[in-house]
Amino acid sequence: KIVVRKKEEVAAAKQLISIQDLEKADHFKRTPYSFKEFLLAEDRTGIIAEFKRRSPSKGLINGTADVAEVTQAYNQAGASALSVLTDVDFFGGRTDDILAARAANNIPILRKDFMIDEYQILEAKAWGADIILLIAAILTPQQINDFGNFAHDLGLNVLLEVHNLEELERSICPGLDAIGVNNRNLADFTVNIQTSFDLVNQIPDQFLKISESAISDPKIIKELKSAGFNGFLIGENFMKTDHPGAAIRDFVA
Ligand code: IGP
Repeated sequence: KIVVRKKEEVAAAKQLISIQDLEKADHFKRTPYSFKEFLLAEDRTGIIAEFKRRSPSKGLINGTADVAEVTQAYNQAGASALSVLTDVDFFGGRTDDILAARAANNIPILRKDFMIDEYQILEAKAWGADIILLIAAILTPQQINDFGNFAHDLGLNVLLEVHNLEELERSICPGLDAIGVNNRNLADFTVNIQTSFDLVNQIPDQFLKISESAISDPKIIKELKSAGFNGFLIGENFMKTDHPGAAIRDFVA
C-alpha cells in the first residue's frame, strides 16, 4: 500500500521539479559526509537520531516539534547521524525538513523514505542528504544493486534495511555501506530486539552494522555494541516526549 502511494507521490514530484532542476540545486555540488567516519568517531555515540512526526504503527507521535531545533539538539548530544522522515502521508514528513536539518547541522543526514525510484535519490542529493535507505522487503535484488550504484555515483552513502536472513542473503551487493536490521516487522509492526542479535553475525564485516527500531534503553545499546553493532537508529523514544532534544541528552548521560 505504501509503495503504491509512493509511486503516485514520485510521479507528482517529477511533474513539479525536473531532474535538470534538481541537479541545479546548490547542495548537489557538495561532497556528502562519510557515514562511516561519523559512526565510528570516538566523540560520537553511534546513535542515528530520527525526526518523525507520526508513524503508521503509532499514529501521531509529535506534531509540534521543530526540525531544526530538534536535530541540532540531537547533534549536540553526540548523535553520529540524523534520520529525517520525508514521507508525507504515513510519517507526516515535509520535503523541506531535510533542507532545514541540513542548514542547522554538519553531520550526516539519512533521507528516511521508501525509495523506489532514482528520482528520489536525486532529490536526496539536492536537499543535502548524505545517506539513502533501501528497504529489502520492497525492492528486488536488481533494484537494490542499481539504486546502490546510482547513489554511490552521486557520492551518497547507502543503508540497506533487512528484517530476516532471507532478505539479507538475497540483497547483499557491493553498492552498500551499511546494513540495518529492523527490529520492527513492517508487515505487522511487531517489534523484537532479538532480531538484531540473531542476524548480526550473518552481516559481512565490510559493512557497518546498524540496529533499527524499538531501542528504548541505553543498556540495550551496550549489549548491541558488544554483539557487534556500530549504529543504533532511534526515533520514537525521543520524539514521543515534549522535548526530544532533552530526551536524547538524558539518554546518553
Ligand atoms: C526508528 P523507532 O522505534 O525508534 O521509532 O524506530 C526507525 O528504525 C523506524 O522509524 C524505521 C522506519 C523504517 C521508518 C525503521 N525502518 C522504514 C520508515 C521506514
